[in-house]
Amino acid sequence: MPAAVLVGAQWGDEGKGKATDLLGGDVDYVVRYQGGNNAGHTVVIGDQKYALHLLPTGILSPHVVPVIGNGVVIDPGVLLGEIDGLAKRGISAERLLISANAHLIMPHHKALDKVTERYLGKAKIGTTGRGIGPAYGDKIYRVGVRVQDLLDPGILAKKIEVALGEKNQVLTKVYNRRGIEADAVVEEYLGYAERLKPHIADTSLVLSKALDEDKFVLLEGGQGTLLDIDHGTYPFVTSSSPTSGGACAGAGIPPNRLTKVIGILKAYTTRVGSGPFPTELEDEMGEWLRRTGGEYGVTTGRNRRCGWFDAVIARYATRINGVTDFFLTKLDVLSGLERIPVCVAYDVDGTRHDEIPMTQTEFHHAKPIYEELPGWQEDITGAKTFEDLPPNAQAYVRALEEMSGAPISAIGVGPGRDQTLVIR
Ligand code: 2SA
Ligand code: GDP
Ligand code: MG
Repeated sequence: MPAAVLVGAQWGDEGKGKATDLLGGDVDYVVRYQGGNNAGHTVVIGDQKYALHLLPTGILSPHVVPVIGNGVVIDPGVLLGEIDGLAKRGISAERLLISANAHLIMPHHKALDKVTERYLGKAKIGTTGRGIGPAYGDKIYRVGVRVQDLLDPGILAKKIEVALGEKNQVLTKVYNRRGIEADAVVEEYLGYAERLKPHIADTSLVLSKALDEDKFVLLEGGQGTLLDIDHGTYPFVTSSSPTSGGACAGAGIPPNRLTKVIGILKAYTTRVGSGPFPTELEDEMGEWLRRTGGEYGVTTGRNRRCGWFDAVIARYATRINGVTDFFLTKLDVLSGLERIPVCVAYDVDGTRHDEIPMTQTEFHHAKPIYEELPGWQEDITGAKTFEDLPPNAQAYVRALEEMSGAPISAIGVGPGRDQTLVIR
């Protein structure tokens, strides 16, 4: 059986959590392959709302094996908190598998994330402050601490001492902060080790065997295409690869296992944190979208920046990820508008761009060229089929599909599990 990847097609928060949950009925394994507890994935089941950060969304489907892949950075205290929180609500994490190769977020990563942001001042990235960038930095710098180090107390202590030897210099001498006690960190992490041990596995091997046995593996991305470290709006990006190419490296499965790439696309655009956003609405309309769409960060509670749909970005997501299907979310939020502008290209200092410009300098200057589509007044949250949608809503979906370059196979008309129209 194949593996499918689910990726955010914009700047994250497209509704990936809900989409993964919907597919949960058919899948055997759900794998997080990048990011960490910067992510916030919301799933609404009946009157229950779940906000997941590190745990794969598959945790909510009892027959699914949830897997945290090698590409993820794990804050073990947060992970255990999330597991305990779900246990109180009757959801067991017993099946959870954690890659021995995944890296750990350490206290100094969180401290450094905060001080470097402050140091950058106006040029700050607008990170979630969870230590994500510094943890990935240490991974690439080859001084990271990995999940498997929790199994060897001697190695763990040595690695923490070496890391803090340098990081404490930076914290105290460069940023004038207090240093971190190595012994206390070792003790804290050995405590986590006790509880995490039963979950640690060679997840690449587990997934490979599962695929050989005809199981269905769903790779669940965090953040989104434009936040990708290579393909996003660098430096205003996250420090990992949410795009489909990153899924193989972050899960430890080969590219020829992937047969489907599902892009999650919001019917308008949002972004949280700093960086360019051509269709952003910094007016009443943007505020209306934020309020109507409930656009507030699931992890930090920050206001999300809101704007119109950007077809240039959608086409880019199709190209970079090889999107085979789009799942269009939050169409219901646009009900009640007379006309809906959609960005079809950019004007960069007098030149039309149908693709994202090559340089970030140009992208910062990009002004949207809009086409207006007619809106609809009806509440569509109860729609069950594509044909139930008002003609103008159907036309809006068809226009987005045409501009984005891949078929839209499902449409979200509300946050609930049952508020989805499958059209293909
Ligand atoms: P980081 O913390 O190093 O990954 O931040 C770098 C940039 O990546 C953005 N980022 C996100 N953007 C959208 N959603 C995310 N998850 C949360 C949510 C965000 C929240 O689901 O709402 O609660 O604020 C997420 N995680 C990282 C971040 O804003 C920076 O622009
Ligand atoms: P993720 O990070 O991509 O998983 O998305 P988030 O959970 O951060 O944000 C998406 C928000 O939209 C959540 O509050 C979801 O419950 C909600 N949502 C998802 N799909 C729909 C939809 O079709 N309509 C509406 N109104 N809300 C939706
Ligand atoms: Mg989110």
